[in-house]
Amino acid sequence: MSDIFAVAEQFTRQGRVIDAREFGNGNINSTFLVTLDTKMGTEGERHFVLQRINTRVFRRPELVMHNMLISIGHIRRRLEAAPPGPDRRWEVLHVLTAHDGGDHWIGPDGSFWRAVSFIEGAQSFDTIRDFDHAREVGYALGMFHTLLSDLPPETLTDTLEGFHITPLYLRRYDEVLAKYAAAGSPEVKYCMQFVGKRSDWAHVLEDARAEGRLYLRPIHGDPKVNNIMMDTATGRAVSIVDLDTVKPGLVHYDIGDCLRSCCNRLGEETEAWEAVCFDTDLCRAILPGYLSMARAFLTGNDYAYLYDSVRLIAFELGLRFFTDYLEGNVYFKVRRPDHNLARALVQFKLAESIELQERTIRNLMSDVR
Ligand code: GN1
Ligand code: MG
Repeated sequence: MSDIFAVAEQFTRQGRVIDAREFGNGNINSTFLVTLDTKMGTEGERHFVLQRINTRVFRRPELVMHNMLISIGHIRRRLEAAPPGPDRRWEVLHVLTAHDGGDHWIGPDGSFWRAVSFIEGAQSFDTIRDFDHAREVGYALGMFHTLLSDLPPETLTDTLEGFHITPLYLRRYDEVLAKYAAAGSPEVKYCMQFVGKRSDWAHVLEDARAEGRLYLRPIHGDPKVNNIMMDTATGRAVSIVDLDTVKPGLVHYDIGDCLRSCCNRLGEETEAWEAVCFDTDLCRAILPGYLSMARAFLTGNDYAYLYDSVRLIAFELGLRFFTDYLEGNVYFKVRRPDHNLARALVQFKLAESIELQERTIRNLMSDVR
């Protein structure tokens, strides 16, 4: 741990690091909450968040920082020009500067570290607590998309090629499957069948993009429930964190990811995969929260693909977990060898539940429009 203290010291301007502990439950990077004995500079925090970027996943971490800084700067200017109402607090992360003046610090072993502000007086949850929480999460994503809606997507770099391009995940899956030699449990067979039956449809969003019906915008890339910070006093959404995957994409990836994450009441880490289902009542609360902001920029075609987006992102995440399981857990962090298989089953069960409720979901999507 003292090593972590030493890394944290690279980002302090005053004060001494008195604590640094693992924080959150990210699947890729390592995250620590750092505590100082005095407040830091003008920003006045006593805490900050230190992260070691997984450079096996993010091959060009300096470009991740570039996208973060561009989007943060843009959001900040928009909020200064038009602050949200007096009853709304909306916070944007700060990137802390290292002693050498950079936006990150490279350790002697080549490790890539960066630090961002900690949002005080707020917390996040791994599952949705109630309908107010659901509506606020939708609002937060709508707010984020609105704030970036006038940033030309080409100002952002593609930091993670193929991210959320389902046909590319399918291609990778086929390659990995061709080399998979084990007999395969009933669960593995269920997953293989599940993917096989949906591989033709899985091009739906990319086809719509190729045909010009959907187009690239700046997206968050990972707006799952625990990346939305809620004010501990008012219960309202105050920020969206984890800006690593901000890059050009389809807003549908974000909408689908937010809904697949929030409408699964058991959470994505549940062991009870057979009981997983998509809660349409939560979906009915999240979408109006999102649309209260996003209605201003969504097109008719955008609405037409909402249902596919939630079905697809649940399927895609299941496919990503399953491929990683077959490949020997090289991408997502795992706590046991079949962890990614269990995660895949959860997402496939969720996708199946979405399919079984297609009529209800499509109807509620057109009702809230
Ligand atoms: C990963 O590391 P984390 O938890 O922020 C993943 C997301 C998945 C998510 C599932 C870069 O995010 O795409 O939706 O796990 N991030 C990357 O929990 O692959
Ligand atoms: Mg993330």
